[in-house]
Amino acid sequence: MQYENLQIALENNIAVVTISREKALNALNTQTMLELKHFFEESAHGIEGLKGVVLTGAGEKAFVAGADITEFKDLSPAEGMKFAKRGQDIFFLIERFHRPVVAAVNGFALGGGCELAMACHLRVAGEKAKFGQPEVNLGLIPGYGGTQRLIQYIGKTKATELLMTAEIIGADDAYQLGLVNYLVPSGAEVAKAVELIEKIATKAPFAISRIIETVNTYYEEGTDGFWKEADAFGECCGTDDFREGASAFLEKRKANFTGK
Ligand code: CO8
Repeated sequence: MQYENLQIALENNIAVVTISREKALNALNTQTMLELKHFFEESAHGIEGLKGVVLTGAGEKAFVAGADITEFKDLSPAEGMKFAKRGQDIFFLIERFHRPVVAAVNGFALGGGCELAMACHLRVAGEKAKFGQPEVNLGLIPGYGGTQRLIQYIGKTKATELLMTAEIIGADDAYQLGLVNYLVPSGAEVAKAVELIEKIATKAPFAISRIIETVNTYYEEGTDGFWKEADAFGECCGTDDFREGASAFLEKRKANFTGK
């Protein structure tokens, strides 16, 4: 697939994916959503030795200012439901991706943009980042998982307030609330995200993939997370990397993980 709205740069086996629709503050139109789907479902799996993905927005003003409002203003109820479900499924691809995905939030992360950042495993915010779910201003509610993930990250009390008031919060508040992992000077978001991925890449890749799966299980209704953890723990015991990690510890040397 030829990407129109995603710029992908691969350096040291880390993919930096920049959403590039600067004129519309990187709003997520259908084409961009399909490109994200293609990247996480197909292209990314073809990158040998991929350590992780950084998601960011083009320009200095926005990460992503939401779903593209021009595209959904005339949706019928049935179409709206389909539209939202399609977006949720694409964001699940990100949340369930086997390598770490880090949002480098460089500006407005509103509506679908905040939801996109929340679907990533970790979030780094620059000082100028702004977060919010302003859908009620449009007579809507979030449709790409915002009502669920915002509660998961910051708790029901504050999440309900932000969802109902449409208040936009700054990076400092987002950090205080636990919505983002790191707060960095503007312009340093991608570098910090890369640093995080490099740190994770020194660990056993299979174990990291099972951390992602097991953490996600916590929020899956009807799944026993403790059982999943025991199961994944057992899987890790069957890897060469487990033997290497344990031997390296006992031999007081650095582990050399191979991903097997
Ligand atoms: N969609 C489409 N275009 C947008 C969007 C958007 N979400 N955000 C900004 N733009 C466009 C503007 O229309 C403008 O275009 P133009 O220059 O052609 O007029 C350009 O980007 C620049 O924007 P502004 O002139 O408004 O810039 P300001 O600095 O004055 O304001 C804001 C910046 C505050 C970010 C403002 O643009 C804004 O409020 N944007 C909308 C934010 C918003 O409401 N986002 C939520 C959208 S709803 C959503 O995401 C739901 C997700 C689930 C969907 C489920 C589908 C059914």
